[in-house]
Amino acid sequence: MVSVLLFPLIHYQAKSQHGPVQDDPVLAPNVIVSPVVDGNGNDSCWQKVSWQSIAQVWIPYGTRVDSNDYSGRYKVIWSSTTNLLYFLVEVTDNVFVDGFLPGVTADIYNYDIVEVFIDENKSGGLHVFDGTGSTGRKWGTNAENAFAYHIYADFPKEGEETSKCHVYDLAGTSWTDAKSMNYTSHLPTFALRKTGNKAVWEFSLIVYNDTYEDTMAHKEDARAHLQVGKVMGLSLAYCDNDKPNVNPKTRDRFFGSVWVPAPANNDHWMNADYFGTVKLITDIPVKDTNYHR
Ligand SMILES: [Ca+2]
Ligand SMILES: [Ca+2]
Ligand SMILES: [Ca+2]
Ligand SMILES: [Ca+2]
Repeated sequence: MVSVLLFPLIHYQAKSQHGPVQDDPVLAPNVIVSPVVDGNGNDSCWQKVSWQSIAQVWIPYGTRVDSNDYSGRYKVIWSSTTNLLYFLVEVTDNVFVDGFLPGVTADIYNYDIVEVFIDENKSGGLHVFDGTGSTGRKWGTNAENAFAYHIYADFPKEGEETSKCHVYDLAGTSWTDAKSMNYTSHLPTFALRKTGNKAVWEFSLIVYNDTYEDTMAHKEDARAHLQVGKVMGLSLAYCDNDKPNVNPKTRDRFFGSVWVPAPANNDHWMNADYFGTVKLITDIPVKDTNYHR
């Protein structure tokens, strides 16, 4: 009786997800020694953490992609010493497209970029504008209810790394007042390294709560205190453009780390309801039965 009931449920999930999703929750361990942020995941702390897939095709929704065209995954850890999250993102992409210039070229998401979506108190909800009235109902009453970090960097030469990036998210009070906020300072350290068709982003991230305002004199006042047991909304995504000679640049595909329903396939930038979950833990998770200390 149990197996009869379970089978349709499992079958439905496999069909609806089209590939792996990140763990629920993703367990991020505290690390004693923070990684060297150099675009190389050979630090000992990374060796002990599981990869999380960025394998859901959000645009075009539910389609399949060849692994030569794109495959992506990430790891996340935190440090009680530095009060920072650290990310390692590894993407295989057949063609890397850069050339983004803020305010000059096409919007940032039309280039090969990594996106980090974070909702410090896992409240969910809209996070586009500090809106009032009908704008508030449609686009949110607090733009910093969650952050959608669009992380761009020019690709370095083969085998080299760059530490220069641009990080943006939308804010303001309405579409007539929309601002592309420069949040590059929220990533205190950053490195992107390219080797063949593989690119590795390694960076740290300050976690701000929803009282953050870019105009505030002491941004530390809005900084979250990371601690064991803390649960936050978190998803990662990758924008894939494979047409470097087509202008203006246009995103070909959009991949995410969590499953989202079709009507919400491109909602993360404005709504935190479908963000995945990260939980900060004290130690390294032991998932592999062959794991030995
Ligand atoms: Ca490293
Ligand atoms: Ca591609
Ligand atoms: Ca929130
Ligand atoms: Ca690409």
